[in-house]
Amino acid sequence: MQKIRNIAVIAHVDHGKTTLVDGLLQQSGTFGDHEQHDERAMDSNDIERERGITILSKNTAIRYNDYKINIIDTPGHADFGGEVERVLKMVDGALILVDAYEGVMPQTKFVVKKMLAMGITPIVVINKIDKPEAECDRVVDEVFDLFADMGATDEQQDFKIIYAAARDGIAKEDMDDEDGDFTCLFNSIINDVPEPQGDKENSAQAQVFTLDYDNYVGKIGIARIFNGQISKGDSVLLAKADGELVKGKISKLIGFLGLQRMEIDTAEAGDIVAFAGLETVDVGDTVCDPNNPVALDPMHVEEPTLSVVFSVNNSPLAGQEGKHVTSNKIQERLESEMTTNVAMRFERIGEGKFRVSGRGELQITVLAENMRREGFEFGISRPQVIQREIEGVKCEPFEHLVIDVPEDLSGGVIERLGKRKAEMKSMIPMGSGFQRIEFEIPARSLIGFRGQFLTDTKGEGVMNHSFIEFRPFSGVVESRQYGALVSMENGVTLSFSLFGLQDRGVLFVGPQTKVYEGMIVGEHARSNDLAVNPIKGKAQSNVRSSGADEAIKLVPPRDLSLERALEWIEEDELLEITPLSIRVRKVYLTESERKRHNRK
Ligand SMILES: Nc1nc2c(ncn2[C@@H]2O[C@H](COP(=O)(O)OP(=O)(O)OP(=O)(O)O)[C@@H](O)[C@H]2O)c(=O)[nH]1
Ligand SMILES: [Mg+2]
Repeated sequence: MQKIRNIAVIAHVDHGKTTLVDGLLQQSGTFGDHEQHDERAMDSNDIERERGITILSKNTAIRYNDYKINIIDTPGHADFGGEVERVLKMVDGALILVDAYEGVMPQTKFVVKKMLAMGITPIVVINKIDKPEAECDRVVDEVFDLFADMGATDEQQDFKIIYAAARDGIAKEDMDDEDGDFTCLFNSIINDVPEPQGDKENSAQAQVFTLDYDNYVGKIGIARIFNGQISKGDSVLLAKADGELVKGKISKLIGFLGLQRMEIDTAEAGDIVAFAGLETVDVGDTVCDPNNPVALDPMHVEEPTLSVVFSVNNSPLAGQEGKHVTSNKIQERLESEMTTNVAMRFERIGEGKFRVSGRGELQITVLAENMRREGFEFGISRPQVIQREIEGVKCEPFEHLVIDVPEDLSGGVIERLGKRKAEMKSMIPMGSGFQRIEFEIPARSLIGFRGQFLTDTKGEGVMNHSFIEFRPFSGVVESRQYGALVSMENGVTLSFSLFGLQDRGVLFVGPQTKVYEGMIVGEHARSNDLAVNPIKGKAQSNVRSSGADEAIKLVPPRDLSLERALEWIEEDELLEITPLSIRVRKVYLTESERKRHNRK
């Protein structure tokens, strides 16, 4: 039997998981000598590369001595936390990375809790030890405390620690040792992580943990084989979560090595492979032997906590910039998203309106960003948290929030969070004049908070949060403080009028931008909305002042990214998203409509 080790790489966002996997690929010799590859090679899709974050967990395999090590790189951002839980079921060990300065962060807690509950062998990697501000001792203490708090067994408490600078390919077992390469890490993976259980002589059982799609072969399941063997051409039964058994045939079996995928004929217990041929495959399904079909325990898929409404674009500028604009096209696209993305859901809630739910704003903006790149045009409403009734009590999601703020600004931030129903849990000095403050807060209060937080901390604050649980509804929370500057005209903006509007607030548009009545052109410095005219030119006069309009100096408009815009809008507002523009607008475009609606 093949000697196999299966590991996942888990951590808080940006602590260096994907970079560490680069090093494992490189130093195991899995990349050929002359093979060219990019940094963070596993972050293969466009948005992952642009944003420098992992969105989908992905697996690879390396050979080290005579072992095959299957590695699953996971996303660290809290919105994609659901992936981590599923991935952990596939592995026997986990590399837990912790940044040597940042230490234990919300998502570290989340992944460690899941890992301990599943009884997986941990290897703790204190990463980025090259950082000048690194404090390895403190961070190791934090990890011990975390394990203790989470109820780790004595065995789990006795974890291996490796110190690393993943980016430089450096690792060592003791901070006092000379810098070495990843040899100690490879050895720990082989010696400390148990070999996979299961027997290739048993009836086949493989559980699917992620899905892929290929235009030629259709839906692809990626699965760990827990027992028996699976070969190309095998007739199998697919055991679904609801107990149904679906007949099928493995039309293609795919193995992993480095960044390559290759067709293989057979694979056996312990390994991780991909297969095609079973069109109804879903995450959590078990591929079984038709003569002895025994399903594995179903997988827990995290329920969505946040939803937005996608709608057909009905703004006056609709249809000018996008290729796909109809309700049918949007529905088709959402349907196809849901076939591979188990963490999201959608439902039609009216003519041209779809409620899309997921784990957070980032997950939803990634979908929206992909759609606009594919040529879609649509509207998105303000995100809403999903409420749930638990034992007759209205409940809402709560988050664990950690902020790092300059000491002299912390008072203001704490006060603001208080108004948003946050409960402070701890406050510790971080050195270099920063404080780390932890809170528990309704997820609802975090919508729209980030922009305010960055303003309040002059851009220096860092915030991180991750889902805790559903708790009883906490009542009304403070929302956006400022009103909107709303255009009262259709046309093209002119510097002259924008100049006049600058001291009313912060503008979102520059000159020569198409606007319409009801479109929001900026944030008002006061709490009420203000109708403004951004297209007014200078009154005609006989004396021509040549180039006067161009000579006006305007403050650059606030650049509204999709996320910032989504956070900013209130319930009576919408985002209009096209391949070329992100506009903010009122749901009701004319002032009289808005008034009429307000009265209702
Ligand atoms: N100084 C320093 N920076 C590092 C080290 N390892 C990774 N980084 C940097 O940290 C950043 C994040 O690295 P990634 O590998 O993308 O982190 P990740 O954990 O995969 O991030 P997510 O997948 O988004 O959660 C990148 O800019 C890396 O270059 C290190 O050892 N030292
Ligand atoms: Mg990553």
